[in-house]
Amino acid sequence: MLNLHKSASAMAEAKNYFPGGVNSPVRSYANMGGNPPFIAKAQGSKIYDIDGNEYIDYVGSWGPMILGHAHPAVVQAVQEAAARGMSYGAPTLGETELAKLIRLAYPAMEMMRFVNSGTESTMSALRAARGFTGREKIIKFAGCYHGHSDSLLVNAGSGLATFGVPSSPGVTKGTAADTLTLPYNDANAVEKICAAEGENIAALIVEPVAGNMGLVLPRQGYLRFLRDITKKYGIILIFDEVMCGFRVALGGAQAAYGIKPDLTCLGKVIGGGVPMAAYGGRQEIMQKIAPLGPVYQAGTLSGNPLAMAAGIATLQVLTAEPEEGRADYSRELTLKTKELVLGWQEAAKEAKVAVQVRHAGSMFGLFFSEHEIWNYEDAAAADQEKFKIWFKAMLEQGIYLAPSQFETLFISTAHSREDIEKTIAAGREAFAAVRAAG
Ligand code: KE4
Repeated sequence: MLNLHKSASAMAEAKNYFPGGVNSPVRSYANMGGNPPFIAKAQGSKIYDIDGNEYIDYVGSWGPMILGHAHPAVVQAVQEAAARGMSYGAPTLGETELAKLIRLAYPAMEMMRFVNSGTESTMSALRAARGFTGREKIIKFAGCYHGHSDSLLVNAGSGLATFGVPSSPGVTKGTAADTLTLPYNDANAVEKICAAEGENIAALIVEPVAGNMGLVLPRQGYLRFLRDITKKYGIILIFDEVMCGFRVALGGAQAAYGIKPDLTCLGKVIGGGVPMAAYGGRQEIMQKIAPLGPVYQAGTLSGNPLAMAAGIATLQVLTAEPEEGRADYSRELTLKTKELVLGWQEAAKEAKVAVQVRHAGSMFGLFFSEHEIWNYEDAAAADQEKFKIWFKAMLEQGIYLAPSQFETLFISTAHSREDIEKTIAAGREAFAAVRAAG
């Protein structure tokens, strides 16, 4: 049994200050039972809790830690930046330097704006799209998460043709009424709505590779279809690559699938673990943003020096020429992820446990289901009780995973062959535990 005594008392105290004792709901382990480990430090692929337990980390702070924790180049860059002053609220060379690195990997981001979270980036991209088109309605997809701005906390209405209903108290009916939530990977649903409402729709926002209902891949041709139909109706296509950016491929899903969105949202990796996100795209849209245009968006700490330093250092390492005889980072990450996925698939088969294990570049996910997972309905039908047993068995063996099957896992450049082999072996034990639980 894991010794989590200090974490348990830490959580008891934290609950006096924060709802559920945490500053983001998924960290609470609420649906897993028990307390989350309180983290003391992390280094490379490892994370350590305040009880001294060591884990191999596949959460990676929910995506940002693509180089692993405390990468020397990133730490040094942030330390040097901090010594020059934490924040100025004024333009700096670092912002332009990071923008250059981002635009090299995402050429569709002709012009961009830095913000401090993925929520801000998607919220601002939607406002840009509405300001540019003069339209008010938007389309999103069930199971895709784009942060917690009101317009995006909306579930599907009773029928496809009706507008949204708030998915959280505090979101007004009026706001939800402008959001249409459709099933992911369902071209007909989009076709029907565009035929009925196309000229009123400002934007369609999608996770081109979905990571917030567990990992769900776009069906063959789906993203091309979304690009074509949004072009046909003058709808702004927004690729929310906050999670899948730099993960599916260095240039994200838009590079992997060869689709040019009108706007792109990035986050996580580009801050290297420091709060940082961005939105950007077609020049004529972004020129609507203040102070150039009338669409207002601002931020005290946007483009702050620490995030710029961490982001520049991270992308410089990621895009460095591979050493002699080595694959580039993206390719290496993908190969490592593939090895782990194949190992888990084999282990589950040996244990006669039905699983769906998928990866896209260095992001991967697992469902306990006999059926392939193509949308939120499929994901919600997977066996969450089995996931819970498996998750706990993995944590006991020192494998730190997301405490929800509706999340995605991440590999870093710091994960070693030994880490992968240990994780496959732990998977074998955990699948056996699932099997034994019947
Ligand atoms: P933030 O506001 O949390 O920085 O980003 C929101 C966001 C936007 N778009 C996508 C595709 C995202 O995955 C996210 C945030 N991802 C979650 C993980 N499922 C962050 C973890 C959390 O909420 O604590």
